[in-house]
Amino acid sequence: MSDKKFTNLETKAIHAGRVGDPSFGSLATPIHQTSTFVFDNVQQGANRFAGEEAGYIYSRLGNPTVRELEQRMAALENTEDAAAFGSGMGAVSATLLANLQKGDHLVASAALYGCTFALINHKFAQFGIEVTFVDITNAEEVEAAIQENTKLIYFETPINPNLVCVNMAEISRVAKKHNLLTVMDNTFMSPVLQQPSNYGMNLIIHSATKYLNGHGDVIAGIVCGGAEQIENIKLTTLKDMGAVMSPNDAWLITRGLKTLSVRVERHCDNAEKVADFLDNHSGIKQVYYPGLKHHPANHLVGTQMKRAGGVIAFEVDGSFDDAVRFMNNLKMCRIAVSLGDAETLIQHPASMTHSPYTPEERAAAGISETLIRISVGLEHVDDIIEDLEQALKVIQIKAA
Ligand code: LCS
Repeated sequence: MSDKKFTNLETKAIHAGRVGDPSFGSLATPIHQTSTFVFDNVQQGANRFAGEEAGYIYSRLGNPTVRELEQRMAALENTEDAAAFGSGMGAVSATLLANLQKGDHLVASAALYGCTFALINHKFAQFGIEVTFVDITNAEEVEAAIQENTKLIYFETPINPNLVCVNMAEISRVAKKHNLLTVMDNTFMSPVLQQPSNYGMNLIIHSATKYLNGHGDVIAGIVCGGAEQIENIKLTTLKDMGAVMSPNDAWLITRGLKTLSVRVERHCDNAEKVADFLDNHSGIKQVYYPGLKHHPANHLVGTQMKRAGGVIAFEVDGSFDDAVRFMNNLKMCRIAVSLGDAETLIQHPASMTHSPYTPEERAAAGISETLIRISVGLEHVDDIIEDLEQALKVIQIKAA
């Protein structure tokens, strides 16, 4: 049973890579909440450290509950293996530092999740790693930024927070031509909507905090990729920098994955209706959602990405103070960062998730100061729209 290769994502999300419970046969794989594993004798311990005998040693080096999640995610992303981390940023930093060293250069999207930008822009200089930030949607600009010491290309699609989408086939073509590694953050889509390995992406990162777990109660990350790449990350920046995932968090995410497909489809159903509502509302100036016909990447929906996802960005037709009053008047939607949870979450990137950027850097990255981002939740869509509508009335009263 556990060796069977499943092809359908919904089935993989429940059964693939199962570690199970050989002792008692429990359906749910147990939470192996242990720091260390007991050896039968000294020789066995030495053999395990030498890699001459399979078996667990110490939970920073591997844990069966965490392993089940890694195997399941590798199956969902169609990669050979995966490595789990204590946060999305743990996965981002470990993946990049395992593949870059002093004197290397990377090409990165100018618009990225704020802490990823902070890591690459502020911290990497200290290690002698150079970066060129580009408009990642422009393949010519990406190619022009490549230098002799360039090792990899880093980006997200859709981009957090402005929902700009990147054509992965184009990035892959440039990367292959110059023999570069591609590292892509798939947090906004999850493997339900987009499988970057089909487009030649080498390493696929998730903040598992978001859709993978889906219940807003865990901070975690994961990277999926080729076996050699994952082994390198595990033996270097995971093992020695140590941002490991706890067995309890792995168990929660594995539970979340069982409903991933159902949840993501409903997030999309709701977001499509909310995007339409916002797009047709006189109090809204602009809506950024790839599912809308006027979005520049609408052609990628139904091809690269199955559906447009659950996150929408927009600008109200008014001043920044109007936008703040609108958000403060919401009664059900919660003002909070993060995304992919059951609750509808709304936030202001310039002052929150993208505050590590300076205003000039945000302008260069196409992140407007008045942009609002909403992660559409799993409540009844009528209740979400009703809440937005009553809060938008505040701005309209002023405009009248
Ligand atoms: N990558 C993306 C695309 C993200 O959106 C985030 C977090 C991370 C990586 C880092 O993951 P973490 O360490 O938080 O698990 N994004 C957040 C956001 O948009 N609001 O709050 C956190």
